[in-house]
Amino acid sequence: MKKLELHWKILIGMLLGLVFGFLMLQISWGKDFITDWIKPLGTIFVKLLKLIAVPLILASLIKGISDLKDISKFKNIGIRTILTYILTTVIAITIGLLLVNIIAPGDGISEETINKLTETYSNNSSVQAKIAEASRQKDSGPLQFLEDMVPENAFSAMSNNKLMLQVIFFSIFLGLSMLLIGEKRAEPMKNFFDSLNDIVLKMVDLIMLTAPIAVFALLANVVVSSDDPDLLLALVKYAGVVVLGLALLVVFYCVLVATVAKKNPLWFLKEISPAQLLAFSTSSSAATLPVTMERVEEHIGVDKEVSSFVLPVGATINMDGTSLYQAVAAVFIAQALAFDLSFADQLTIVLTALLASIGSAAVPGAGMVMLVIVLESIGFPADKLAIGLALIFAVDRPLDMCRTVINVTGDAAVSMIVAKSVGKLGEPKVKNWDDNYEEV
Ligand code: DAS
Repeated sequence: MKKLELHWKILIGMLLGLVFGFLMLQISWGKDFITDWIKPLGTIFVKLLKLIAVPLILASLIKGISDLKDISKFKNIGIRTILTYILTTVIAITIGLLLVNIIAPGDGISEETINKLTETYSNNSSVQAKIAEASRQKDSGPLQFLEDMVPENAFSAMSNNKLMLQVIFFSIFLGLSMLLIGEKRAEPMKNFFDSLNDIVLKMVDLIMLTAPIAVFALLANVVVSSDDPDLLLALVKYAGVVVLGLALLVVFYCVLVATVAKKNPLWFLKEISPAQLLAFSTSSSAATLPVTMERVEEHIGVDKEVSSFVLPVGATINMDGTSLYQAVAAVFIAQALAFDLSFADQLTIVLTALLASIGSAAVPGAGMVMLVIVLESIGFPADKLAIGLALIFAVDRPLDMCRTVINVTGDAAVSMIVAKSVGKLGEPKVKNWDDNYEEV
């Protein structure tokens, strides 16, 4: 019997996790059993992926830059990447604003539902923590993210939550310096990072062998930790607008892949589906990055010179799904709490949702923290912030899973576009799934 392709194994793991979670909810000790014995399997998997992200970015980015023959090619790739990311994010926000204004999901929310959500969540520690985190980020200056990007020393960059940007900064700095001292003198370091890159990609393969079990654990835990179902129902219309917007974004990416990269969009979606499924299961672009990089390089055919820069940068600053969600959530909250928005306010949302998605960390729930920045930018009353976040908190986790899938899909699509534009989109190294994950 032909071996089951990896994405089917992951999908089966996810479905079994959902079923198991719902079954365990029917048993008194079910939730505790999952929390104590199942959830750790998923947590370990996510930690392994985050562990591997740093050496992978380091090796991949340094190899990618040192493979370039001159710095002007790196500048070329960098400019195209940043401009394409800004374009896709602005389009994501525009789609979100159009849908939420046309469908107006917040207009139908009853007073009774708002009161129930408010009393359930506005004092919720997670909601308060997100508001506190947002005000910490807001108080920092406009160039704070630049300041945070520079690590104090190479090893501290590996350990704090500004991790990704600092590792990227350090890798680019070292890679460019290797270019400048000349191929001969940089050769030993280049060989080191070339072999480190191969080793780390093999480690990704090994970690991915446990993916079906891990996503089973992650999804089972999501089910038992979800909030009361009737509140979820009250927000179906709002969640539906977000999901519809995310789906339209996937169509947009497919059009880009077909028209600019000249590749079959359905083939593209199939080849990156393991990364999308992990993004859904983990709600973390950072944790998914190693798999996104491996899929894009080995199964899509994007040259490492491009993917090693575009994907790590994308995982940190390009969150199209998150920016669309922030635009929809901000207008939904304003609608539900009868806070009128002018056209100028909506334009302000475009700018602040763009900046907020750049500032959002690639970890679960980050998008909701930055939503506070978007709400404050349109003058939303501070005393109603907790109520506003409480309104959407009940469905934030499943929506976070969905928007993370789009964040990852957008990064992969842009890496193809940029690669195509600099003539670095080749044939896949791995023709089918089993070659890559089963050969170990
Ligand atoms: N979970 C974030 C990510 O990893 C996105 C978000 O919170 O909006 O992409």
